[in-house]
Amino acid sequence: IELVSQKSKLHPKPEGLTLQYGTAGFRTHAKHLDHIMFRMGLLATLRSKKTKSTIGVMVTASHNPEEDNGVKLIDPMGEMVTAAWEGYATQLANAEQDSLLKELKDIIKKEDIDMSEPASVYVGKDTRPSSASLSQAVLDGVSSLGGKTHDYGLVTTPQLHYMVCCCNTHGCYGSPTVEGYYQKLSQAFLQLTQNALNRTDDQKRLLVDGANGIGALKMREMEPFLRSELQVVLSNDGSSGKLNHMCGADYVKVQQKAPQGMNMGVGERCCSFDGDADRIVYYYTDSKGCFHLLDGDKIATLISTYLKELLTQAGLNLQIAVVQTAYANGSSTRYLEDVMKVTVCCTKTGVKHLHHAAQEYDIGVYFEANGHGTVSSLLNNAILQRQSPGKRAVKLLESTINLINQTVGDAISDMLVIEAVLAIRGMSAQDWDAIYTDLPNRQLKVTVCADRRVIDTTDAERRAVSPEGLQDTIDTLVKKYKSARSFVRPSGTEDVVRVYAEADTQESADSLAHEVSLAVY
Ligand code: 16G
Ligand code: ZN
Repeated sequence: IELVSQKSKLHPKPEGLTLQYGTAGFRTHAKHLDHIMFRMGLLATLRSKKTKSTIGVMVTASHNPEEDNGVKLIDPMGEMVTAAWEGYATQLANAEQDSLLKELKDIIKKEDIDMSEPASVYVGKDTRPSSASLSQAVLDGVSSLGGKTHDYGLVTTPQLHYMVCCCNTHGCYGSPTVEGYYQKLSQAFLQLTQNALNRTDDQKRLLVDGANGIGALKMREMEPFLRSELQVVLSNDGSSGKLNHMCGADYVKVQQKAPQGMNMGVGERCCSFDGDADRIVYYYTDSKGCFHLLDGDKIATLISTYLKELLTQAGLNLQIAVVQTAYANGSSTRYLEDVMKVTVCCTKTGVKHLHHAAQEYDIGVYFEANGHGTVSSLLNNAILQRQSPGKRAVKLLESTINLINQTVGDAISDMLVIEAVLAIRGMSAQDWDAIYTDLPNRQLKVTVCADRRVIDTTDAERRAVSPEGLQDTIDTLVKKYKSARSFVRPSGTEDVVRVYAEADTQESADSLAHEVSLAVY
């Protein structure tokens, strides 16, 4: 621990700066983050000693601008770090230089950590210019507490989650290398596409927007493994453009338009990754030049419908549920509940909330509307083997489960699952889009003078409990429109209040969102 005090002086905290471990870790301008990285190296080492497992630290700011950076911690099974330790992360991050040791000892005492335990930390980073030195600061933190590190260098966020899970399950989940990841996924994908007959080259072709980030790099690496069963046309591959600038999943979802630099033919399937490749959205333009977005809700519908059918065919009586947030389009919820008859549940925003809710079911398909999600499943080979293993549906289920990155939302894995499902069902992007029609919607953000946290919500953020009267006002406004719904919530990543509205027409959705934002202000 004495080494910590020496080494920490090389990663000094600017006095007075305070940051919070938010929905997805620390995230801000890269110049404020060196001390945070060092300290997260320390915390990951403690977490490793405590859990007697390997812990992951990912250096990335996802879809934020290139100048930003951030860090997220990964728990033993590849899930996001548990809430109590998010609190420790904030505590450690904000300790002034001379009280760092005291705070560190406080955590060791509270968690009763045996400092003689070994520690192992996996570290990864995205392609931001600042990521190299920031990940070095994480490695410094770990080694100053005597922990062992494995630096994976440039990887996507979900690849690092996968590595951590592989390591702690002793290879049961796969082998903890980037090559092992490509092999596991491509094998499953090739097995699935064998079940799709007469695929034309057009059907095998997919336009991918790599957001000028790590996803583009990794897609290039993976392509040979897919043996032309998927022919990726990559744009925004990082060779000239700036990370997340006018491209990427967040841009496409929020702007509801195609990224720059993509040459879309009529009806051609396209998708966009975000800056660390844990999010994906699909889209196409129709013959009239209209842009159609296939977001996380459409993805959840496609995948859950497919899985439900396979379960029935395989004779497996397992419970399947779809987990959404308040942002899920009302049409998707109605379709899933009324037509597909699957259980739908709603949680607060933030993938960790969806992930935990999904684990309550045998199979939980969870997606945020913004395209972040995956499937968590209790299905394993033992269950499948009991179920006439030769059966087509059983084989398909097995390969599908292997293709899914169950630790966290993964753009590459999600993309391959979607491509396989479309291929097996012989569906085009238009067929997929036609499953249900989205209600027109609008999202706005409002900057409030007061602390945004005066807004407190309940019922998975769908209703405001404070300030008093706000919810009544929203209810009154909603009643003026047809098929309308609206809610407000304080953002977990920006100093703004977010407003969401949907209604039967775009004009109504726009006008409702506008009226509600005035009520917030
Ligand atoms: C973070 C979350 C994302 C969520 C978003 C909401 C993770 C990995 N990411 O980016 O899931 O949709 O925050 O942001 O959990 P907001 O609170 O600003 O609306
Ligand atoms: Zn991301």
